[in-house]
Amino acid sequence: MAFTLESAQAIFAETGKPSPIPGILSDFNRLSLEDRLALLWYAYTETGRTITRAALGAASMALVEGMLNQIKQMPPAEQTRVMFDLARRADTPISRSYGYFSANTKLGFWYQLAEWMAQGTVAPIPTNYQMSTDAQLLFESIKNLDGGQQIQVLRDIVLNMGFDPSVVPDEAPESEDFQFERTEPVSTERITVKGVDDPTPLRYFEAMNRDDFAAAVALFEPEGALQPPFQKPIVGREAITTYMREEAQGLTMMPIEGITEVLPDGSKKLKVTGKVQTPWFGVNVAMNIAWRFALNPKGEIFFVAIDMLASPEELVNLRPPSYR
Ligand code: 45D
Repeated sequence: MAFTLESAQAIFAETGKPSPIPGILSDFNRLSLEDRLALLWYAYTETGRTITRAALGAASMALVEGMLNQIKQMPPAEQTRVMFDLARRADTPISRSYGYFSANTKLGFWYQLAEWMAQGTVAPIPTNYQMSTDAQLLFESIKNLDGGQQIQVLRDIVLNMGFDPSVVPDEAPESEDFQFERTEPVSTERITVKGVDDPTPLRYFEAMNRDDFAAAVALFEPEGALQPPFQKPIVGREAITTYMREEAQGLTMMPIEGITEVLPDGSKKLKVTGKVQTPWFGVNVAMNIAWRFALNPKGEIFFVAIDMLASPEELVNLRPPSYR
């Protein structure tokens, strides 16, 4: 009874509540451009999450400095237009270059603009701007999210700005080598997780905490798959490695507990809950996460889904009420 991608995607699906994040993102995309930029400004500044020094060091991006300085020299109305162009994914030179940036470069780009907007060197959101009722309601929902969910919303919006590179994928320039310096020394400790005896997930977490993606990916079977939050599965060791180099550098994984089910043929289903920190916010923000692993009888990872938990209660309530 080998897993298929579909059957693996469904493991423990009944144990998690739906996340509020997709709904918030689709509501956001229905707002006017003015509302979107204003709401982002409030969400970024008023939720008071601070970006860490480590992230800033890593985000000193030679690649975009020219573009940032070009924006800084523009008259305020033109600066605002650049931001609108990014938000509506326009096909303009700046929005096109932005579309090909790596995830971290996009975040670092906006971080710099936000700093300049706060100082007044780049056109700020007008203080007298009145958001629509829909935007105000959405802002209230965002305030009610936990910190880990708030930064996930910001990240997703920033990543989906700029000209959509899938329209002309051939033009994609080579992505730069982006390194996050860890503020904490690399952990060499062995991880233990209550309810998890299988070594594979434990070795996975240890390797990820060392940014040793070769070791982490070696735990997958060759056609294994990794499904990031709200995304489709990434299939095959090579594709997973490329993804991790871009998206998983400097993450700290703190699994807390898990449940294991062994199937008749020796394959296993495991669900592990815990916290993950991103180098952007360091120890200031922890995301509540579940990993759902499907292991083949050889103990290799056939599939792992990474889910954002809907609420912190799900960290300890691994089973739905009927199973407890
Ligand atoms: O438009 O096991 C202004 C995987 C207003 C790997 C602004 C993983 C105008 C496997 C404020 C200027 C990676 C899947 C904009 C695990 C405006 C694995 C600026 C999961 C845009 C566990 C806004 C990892 C700004 C996870 C500056 C879940 C926004 C990682 C900046 C999650 C936002 C990481 C930033 C997250 C957000 C990082 C820096 C959620 C960073 C978020």
